[in-house]
Amino acid sequence: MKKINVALIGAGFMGKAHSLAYVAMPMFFHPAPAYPVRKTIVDVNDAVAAEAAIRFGFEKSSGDWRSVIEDPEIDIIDIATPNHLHAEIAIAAAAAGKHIISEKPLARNGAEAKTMYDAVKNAGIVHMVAFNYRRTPAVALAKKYIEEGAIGEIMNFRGTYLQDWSADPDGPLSWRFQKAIAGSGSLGDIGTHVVDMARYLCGEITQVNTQLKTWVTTRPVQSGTVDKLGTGAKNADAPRAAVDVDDEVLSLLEFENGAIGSLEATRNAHGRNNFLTFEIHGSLGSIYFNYERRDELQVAFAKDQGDRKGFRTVYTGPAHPYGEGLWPIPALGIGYGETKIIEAYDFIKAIVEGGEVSPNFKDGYQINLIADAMADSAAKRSWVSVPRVTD
Ligand code: NAI
Ligand code: SOE
Repeated sequence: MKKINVALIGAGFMGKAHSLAYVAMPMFFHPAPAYPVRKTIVDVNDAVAAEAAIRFGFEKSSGDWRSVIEDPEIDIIDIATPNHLHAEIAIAAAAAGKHIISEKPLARNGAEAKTMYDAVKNAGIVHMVAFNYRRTPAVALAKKYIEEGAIGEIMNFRGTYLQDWSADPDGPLSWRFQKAIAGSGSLGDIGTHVVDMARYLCGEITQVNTQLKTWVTTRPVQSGTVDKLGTGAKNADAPRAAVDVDDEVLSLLEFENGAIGSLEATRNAHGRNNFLTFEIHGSLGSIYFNYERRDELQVAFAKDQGDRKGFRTVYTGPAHPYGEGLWPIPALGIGYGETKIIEAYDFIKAIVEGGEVSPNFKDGYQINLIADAMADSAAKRSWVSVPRVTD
């Protein structure tokens, strides 16, 4: 039984999701390519890290991420910190020959992402960026329909990511509202998930025409390093400081294959929770997905008889991508956790088999370049071409 030792840096929301994935992956994907051992968890100081080790089942803890980079026992560095630390940690990990999974967005901007991609590309390691939603089985099924030509030539992609946790202007100024830490707002945080879907399903984006908007310009200053995503205690009396990132992104898209599309993302849409959707129209049919109903893929085909035309619902199950490892009956329920379990499986499988995995740092870099082009387009109020990562 092959084992693989993991150091996880960042014990917040993603620390929880990744820990769960390492525990559960061998239970779902049996026999596992390798059995992840939760060796060391790292957070801002020794006390926080020690508590996290108990909670998430790690053997050791550390208040300094550099200690795990230097540890010869560690095979995988898992980066689950706020965005401003991704580059420094990944570059050090690559130099130490560790396999790396980094949370999304890969970096705060394209220039920073380039330093990460440059560090990993000749390091002989497996690298992955954790855009996990494409590992929802229904999304992988959409990809299968498209690759088989079932909806023909793709003409239009319409993607949204709408949440409402930051609609309250008294929600705290967490790291997600600070450009120095996050890089950008809804654009980098959730817009990039839509970009990942768009590239995965429809191919490369070549041009964008974008608007960005900040609705809430100041927020009460937050204490502590964890972003509670609007669920923590409100402190409207705390001093307020400026929000210097966008709340909302709206963009037109042009794809290399001639398709056109649109993207909308905001964390201020009352009533929307995790409304990550896409609708794709092709010459022979259409596909619709909504993460809030993630067991379902809706498909419609031009060839259907006139009196049967319309969307039908396919519930994902054992017959679908990753289905054999998951649950034995369709519609028992795929959760957020399962997408992270599948992600861990594909990452560790690539390490063991010596292959590559997607999305990797090259994809993450390209996605950062697309986000940069969107910000540039919004500033110039015009179409902007997206540079392409070539090697
Ligand atoms: P969080 O605020 O819940 O947790 C971040 C953790 O990192 C905290 O425990 C914090 O104390 C720790 N941290 C901060 N500085 C550190 C340092 N110097 N050394 C060690 N630990 C440090 O944040 P969350 O939501 O877990 O986000 C982390 C990353 O994951 C971000 O890049 C975010 O964009 C991404 N993310 C991805 C999601 C996905 O669906 N793929 C979902 C949520 C977040
Ligand atoms: C907050 O908008 C957030 O946690 C994002 O950071 C994640 O990427 C998204 O998947 C869930 O919402």
